[in-house]
Amino acid sequence: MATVYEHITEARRSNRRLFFLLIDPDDTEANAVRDLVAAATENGVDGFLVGGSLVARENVVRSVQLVKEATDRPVVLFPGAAQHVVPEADAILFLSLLSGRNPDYLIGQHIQAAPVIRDYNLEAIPTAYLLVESGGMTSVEFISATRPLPRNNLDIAVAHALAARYLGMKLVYLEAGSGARRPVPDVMVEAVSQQCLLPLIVGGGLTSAKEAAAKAKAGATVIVAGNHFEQKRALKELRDFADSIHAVGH
Ligand code: 1GP
Repeated sequence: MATVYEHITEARRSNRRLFFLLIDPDDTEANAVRDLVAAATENGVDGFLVGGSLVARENVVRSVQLVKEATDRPVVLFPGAAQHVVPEADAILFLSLLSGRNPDYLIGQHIQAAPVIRDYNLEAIPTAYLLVESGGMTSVEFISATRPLPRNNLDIAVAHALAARYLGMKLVYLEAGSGARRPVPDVMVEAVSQQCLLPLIVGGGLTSAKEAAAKAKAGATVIVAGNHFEQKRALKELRDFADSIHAVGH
């Protein structure tokens, strides 16, 4: 069976785009989560991220189980800290907060997480996590005590993505932050995609299929949305997002 990373690189090679839905583990209403995941699966969502900055481990465990029960698509951990490494997921984004200069999020949490990842036999995908300034203080910025990259400086963003590649990382995640006022600019997605060549994940503050498609057109391989669907229970829009994202590159 192909790994999650092979699934993503194959999409990039064949110029296809993927739509991943972020599930917040603090969303504790089990039936609502099941309904959202089932609707997402029926409406073309390609995979699920599970995680957040400020969540309890037991909620991550329960959330992964719920999502796995409701879908046959890949379920990927998106951890905010080492204690969010839980079993049963298909893979984990092994995130290094490369936009920041806080050693705990560059390498510290990773040391605690690594033996657990080994013991659970999880597929670890080394990922450069680049937080981009989005018009307000996000949870990631506050919790990690790091500053985001300036949104109008493409050279700085490209330099971080290139450093990720030369360090051997396999994915770049351009993140505006959950519920961001402004998503990552299309021109930044384009510049990073063209110059870094690693598959790119883009998320944070996407509230319409049009915006999501714009990130896909700019070169993101995986487009992530969470807040919009969690807050609004906007199940009808799942198909619009998925179709607009999938239409790019065809
Ligand atoms: C956050 O990129 C993800 O880490 C998704 O953001 O919840 O704003 O869609 P939203």
